[in-house]
Amino acid sequence: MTLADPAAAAAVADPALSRLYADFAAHGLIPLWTQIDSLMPSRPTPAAVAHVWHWTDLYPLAARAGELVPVGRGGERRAIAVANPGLGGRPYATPTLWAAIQYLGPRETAPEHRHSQGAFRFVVEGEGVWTVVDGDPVAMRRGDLLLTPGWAFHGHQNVTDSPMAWLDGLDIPLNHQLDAGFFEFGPEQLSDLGTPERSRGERLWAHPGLRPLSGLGTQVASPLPAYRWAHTDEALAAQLELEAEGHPGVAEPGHAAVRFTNPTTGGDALPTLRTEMHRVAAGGRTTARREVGSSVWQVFSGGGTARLGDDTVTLHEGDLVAVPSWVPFGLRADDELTLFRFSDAPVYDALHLARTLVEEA
Ligand code: GTQ
Ligand code: FE2
Repeated sequence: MTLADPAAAAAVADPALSRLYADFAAHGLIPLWTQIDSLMPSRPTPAAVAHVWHWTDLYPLAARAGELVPVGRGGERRAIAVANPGLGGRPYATPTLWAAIQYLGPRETAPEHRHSQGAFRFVVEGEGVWTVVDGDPVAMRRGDLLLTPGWAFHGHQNVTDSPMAWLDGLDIPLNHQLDAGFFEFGPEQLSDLGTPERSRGERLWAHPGLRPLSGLGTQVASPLPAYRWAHTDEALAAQLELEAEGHPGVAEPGHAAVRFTNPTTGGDALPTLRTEMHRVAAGGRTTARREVGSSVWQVFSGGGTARLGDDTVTLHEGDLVAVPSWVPFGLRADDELTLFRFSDAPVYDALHLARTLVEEA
């Protein structure tokens, strides 16, 4: 409480009031009327700031970590998180989202573990790592989205002579804030499960519009462990082609978008993380919007600019952008611009806290 507060000023003028505030403090109490503006602002006032991390900085640093820092039991992963400058030095992209570059050198493996935090991997370049999810080896290649639902055992194995790096997204900050995190080690050595082209989960689930009758119930996380780039790319390309042919399907003119979904519910692929792919046609733009909840974008291909709050930032392949709650965000494509996006939107939807404001037409 500063003297600029009317409550503080009144307390100075009135010794009895001053004693009341001192006794509140002595008893571990704080009155609402001294805090209401910061506790209940007229709209979200995130501590997180809009920020861009460039892939041309991230990748070489991850490669240096690959030279100097071993991967194994204890540290578990060679994952380097982006730290939002507004969040006091914590390894959080936003108050709810973790975004990290993970790097696995030739023939390295990351040991199995499981945790309540939900995770995905998104690959902007390279291949050669299989992520093993509950004993099912899942190949990782450019453009693929791979899921590691909460409490599934998982480890990663690079079976090639080249290093590979990818984006990890998790709900680590949300779990931390909610005091919901549990963690268990699995075996230190990944058993040799082979490196099949297709995972068991894909063989069962990756057939458009078809569900196995053994799996007709609903599952909170998608049972499909991988969403392959060929399908995602085709879905985005088709929307823009249909638009050119005069048919509906795009999210808005020149803007194709798909969401990765759980085939047992039609909802988000993971219960706490929304994952989407967006494509803006060359020379096109998206309408700037504000959304409650935060998101992280990663440029997959192409280049352009983003309106990010009051700033305009330039985007290149691999760049990561943190968009805090209620910060206006819109895209402009120079050449065809394709981006991956993840957010905490399922949490806000579940709690009926979601809101969107279209900034400009
Ligand atoms: O690959 O299992 O970036 O557990 C952070 C925590 C990756 C992983 C991260 C993890 C992982
Ligand atoms: Fe993990």
